[in-house]
Amino acid sequence: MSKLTITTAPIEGQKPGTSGLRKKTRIFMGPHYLENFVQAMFDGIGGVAGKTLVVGGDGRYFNDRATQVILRMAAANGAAKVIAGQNALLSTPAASHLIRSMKTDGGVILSASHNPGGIDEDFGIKFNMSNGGPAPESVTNAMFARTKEIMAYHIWEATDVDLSTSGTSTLGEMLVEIVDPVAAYVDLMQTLFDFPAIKAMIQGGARIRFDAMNAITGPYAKAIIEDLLGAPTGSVVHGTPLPDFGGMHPDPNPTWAHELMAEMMGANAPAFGAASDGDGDRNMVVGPSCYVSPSDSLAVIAANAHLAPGYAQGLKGVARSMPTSAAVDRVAEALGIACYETPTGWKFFGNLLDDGRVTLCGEESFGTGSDHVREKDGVWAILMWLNIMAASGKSVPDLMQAHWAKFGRNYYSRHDFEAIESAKADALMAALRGSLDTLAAQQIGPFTVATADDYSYLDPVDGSTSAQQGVRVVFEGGARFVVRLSGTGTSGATLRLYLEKLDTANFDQDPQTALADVIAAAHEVIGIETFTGRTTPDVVT
Ligand code: VG1
Ligand code: CO
Repeated sequence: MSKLTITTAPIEGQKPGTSGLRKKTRIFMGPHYLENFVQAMFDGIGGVAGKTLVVGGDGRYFNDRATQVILRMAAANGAAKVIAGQNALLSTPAASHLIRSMKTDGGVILSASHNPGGIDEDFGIKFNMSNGGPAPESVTNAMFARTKEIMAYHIWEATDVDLSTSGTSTLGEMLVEIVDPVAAYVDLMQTLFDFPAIKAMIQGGARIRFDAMNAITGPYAKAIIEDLLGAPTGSVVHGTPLPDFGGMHPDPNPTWAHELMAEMMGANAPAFGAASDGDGDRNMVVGPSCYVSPSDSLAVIAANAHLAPGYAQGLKGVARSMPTSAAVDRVAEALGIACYETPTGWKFFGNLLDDGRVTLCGEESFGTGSDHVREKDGVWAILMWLNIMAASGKSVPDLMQAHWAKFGRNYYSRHDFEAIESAKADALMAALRGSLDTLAAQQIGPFTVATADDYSYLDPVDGSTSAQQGVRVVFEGGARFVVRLSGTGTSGATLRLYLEKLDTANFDQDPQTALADVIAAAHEVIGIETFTGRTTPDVVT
C-alpha cells in the first residue's frame, strides 16, 4: 500500500447547486471526475489532515464504489479517522446526527436525493460541516474555485475496506470505524417523541402505511414503526434500499408516490400514510382522503409541536424558505415567536438553528425538520405527526380542518416545468427580471401588483448576502407567485412556479381551482408558453 499523488486537470461544471454536486451517474464514473471533486471539497474546507469525517449515502448505484474512493482519498490527505455507515449506508438526517453526536469535523454525504438512481440516472455528493449542516455558500464557492484550478489529487493505493461489518480497522494511518446506520438515529427519535403514546394509538387500531420507495428510509422505518412502535409487519412497504430504487422515482409527492396516494384516497384507507425520498430527508403526510401540503404540514407542526416531549417547552422561532407558503407565519404570529424567511435549500437554515433563533424549519418541497439535526428529516416529521395525533386524539382530516378554521387556509401549489432547454429558461428569467420595475401597480386579471422583486437574502447571523434567489410577484391582498430555476436537476432546466392565496372562509376547494386566477395571472406575466412552448406543468404538487 502506498500513497499516490495523481496528476489531473480541472473538469468543467463541478459547481455545487442547491444541495451539493448532482450529475448523471456515468459522469461521476468518468476518469478523475469524483476524485477531482472530492479533493476540491477537502481543499475547500482547508484540508482534512488530522480531522475526523463521517461518510455514507442513500445506497444508490455507485454509492459503495464512491465510498471506497473517499476513504482512500481521506487517508491520503491525512485524515485521522472516518466513520462510515455499514455498507456505506446513512440517511441524510442520520449522517447529520452522527457528525454532531460523534463530535466530528464534518461529513461527506452521497446522494442525489429525490432524483432516480442507477447507472443511467443520477448521483450526487455534498459536504456537511461540523454542525451537521450542508456547507454554506462561502464554502461551496471555495470548493468550486478549487475544481477550476486542481492539478493533482491524493489517494491511497489499497484494496477495498470491508464495509459490511461494524468495527474498527485501519487504512494506511487512518482509522475506519463502521457503525450501524440506524441505531443512533433511533435513540435520538426516542428522546424527542412519546413512543408509548404512539404505540398505544397503533395498538388501539390506527393503521399506518409508510412507503420507503425502495430507498434509504426502509431500515429506519422498519426499526421504528414496526419493531419499536409495534405496527404490523408490512406497514412499511418498499422497505429495502435498492441501487436503482427498483425503478421507482423516490420523490414523496402525489405524482411519484402514487401507490400510497391510491391507497390513502381509496375505501378503507389507513389512518396515516407517509413516504420519504431517496436519502430520507423529505416526507409526505397523507390522511384518509386528505393530502397534507408540505407548507400546511409545517404550520400544523408549528402549532402543535408542544405536544411532543422534545418540544414541550415551545419553539424559539420558525423559519421557512421564501417560496413556502405563509401558513406558518400566521402560526408564529399567534404564538408570538419569530418567523424567518430564507432562500431555497436547507443550508440557509443552519445559522438560524446554530444561533438558537429557531427550533423548526420547513420548505414547500416536502422538507421539515428541527434543531435536533441540521438537515430536514423525513422520519422525524412523520413521528411528529403521529405524536400530535396520539396526544390530541385527532385524525389527520380533523387536524387540518381545525387548523384552517383557526388560521385560514393558504391555498398553495407548485407547478414544475421540467427538462426545458437551458437557454430558453434563462431567457425567460432574464425577461422576467427585466420587467420587474414596470410591474408595480399593474392590473393583471383581477389582481393589482403590490410588489415585484428578485429575492435577495441577508443572513442575520453572519451578514452574508445571497442574491437572485427567485422572482416574486405579490398582489394586493397577499396572493402571490414565485418563479425560480431548480438547482438540483441534471438535464436541462426545471422551472418552478409557486402559487399561493389565503382564504379565511372556504377551506374545501381543490387548490388548483382556488388558485386558478393566480395561475392565469402568473402565465400572463411570465409568458411560459411564449418562451418555452409549454402550457401545462409536468408535475403539480
Ligand atoms: C429542491 C427543493 C429545495 C430542496 C432541495 C434539496 O431544490 O426545491 O427546497 O432544499 O431540492 O432537497 P431545487 O433547487 O431543485 O428547487 V433534497 O431532498 O433533493 O436534498
Ligand atoms: Co432528499
